[in-house]
Amino acid sequence: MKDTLRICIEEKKTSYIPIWFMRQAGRYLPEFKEIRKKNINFIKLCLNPNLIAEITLQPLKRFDLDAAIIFSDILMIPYSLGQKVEFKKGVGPVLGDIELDNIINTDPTDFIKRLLPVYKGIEKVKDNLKGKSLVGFAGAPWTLLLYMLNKESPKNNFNFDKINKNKFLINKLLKKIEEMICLHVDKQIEAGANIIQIFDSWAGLLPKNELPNYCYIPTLKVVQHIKSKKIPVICFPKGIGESYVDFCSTVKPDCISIDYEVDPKWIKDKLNGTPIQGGLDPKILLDDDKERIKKNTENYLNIFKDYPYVFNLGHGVLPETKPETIEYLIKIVRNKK
Ligand code: 1CP
Repeated sequence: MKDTLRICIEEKKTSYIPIWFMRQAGRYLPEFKEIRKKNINFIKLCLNPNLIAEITLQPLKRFDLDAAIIFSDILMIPYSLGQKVEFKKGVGPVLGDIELDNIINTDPTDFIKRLLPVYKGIEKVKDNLKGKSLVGFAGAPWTLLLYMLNKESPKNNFNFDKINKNKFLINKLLKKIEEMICLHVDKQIEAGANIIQIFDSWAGLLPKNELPNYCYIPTLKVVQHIKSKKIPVICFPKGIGESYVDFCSTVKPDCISIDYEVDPKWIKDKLNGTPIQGGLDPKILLDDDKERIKKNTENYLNIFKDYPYVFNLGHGVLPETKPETIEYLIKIVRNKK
């Protein structure tokens, strides 16, 4: 039987609102923090099949959710291309210098070999899902290119012109990244992922006139590849504002995940029925005022009442979120219909 997330996205059914959260595994859950304390090296943790499976299933044990998202990271792709990737406390990811020839010449077989534990982890999760969806994911080409060239979070330091300077490097790198995203997604699907989300967390940093070059066209290639596997794809080009409409008409994802800056009414009217996911500002969940959480949640539920809508947030669950708040939010969504 098809899971509820796919019924909503593929059949555009509106009678049931599936719910899951970006970043639902990890960060804010005490049972994750417990595991993390004992596993100082984050990359190593992301390469431990038993722990991948355990962490992926943690939110499903606690909450009434419709999907699991595999515990991994978008930076596993640069790592597997041979770039050094470290996660430093209080700083975030720190990447090593790019050795273009090594990266371009990375053999796909070697790339996959380094990621085998991820696929093993997915296989372990697959049999414990009780009919729920398993979301595999990858970073979008632009967001990965940005981390690889910037070598740290653009939150700390970002200059578009600096990134955009070396066109030769960019073209070679983007092509390789696209190919490796497709390969990584294929392997996740083979292992048991039955829906894919593409995170373009930093699409909003692109100047508007560069969106086609760096965001739409490279993402379209990945999306077409995923569609050819008959697996639905959700895209999240965070922060692009009005360009969400151009994004959807060019890339045509099966579902579009909106961030908290997008006006839900406006986008619903613009999209001609493409299923929509998310929107609610994760910062609202830090509020102790339950009525405010309820009001904001119901606003999304009312707007998308007769529209194929997947409940989610406008970005990931923040580390400071109390698990009780997630529980409360799920109840509101479940009691709505
Ligand atoms: O220090 C720690 O404990 C590690 C924190 C952590 C975790 C739990 C990182 C480092 N990554 C993850 C897991 C992760 N990352 C998941 C798995 C499941 C889940 O949390 O539910 C997923 C889906 C991601 C995706 C990811 N990683 C994105 C896209 C989504 C988003 O939030 O925008 C991005 C941008 C990353 C990069 C990354 N990895 C980790 C951090 C701290 C960051 C962000 C750095 C930055 O601000 O630039």
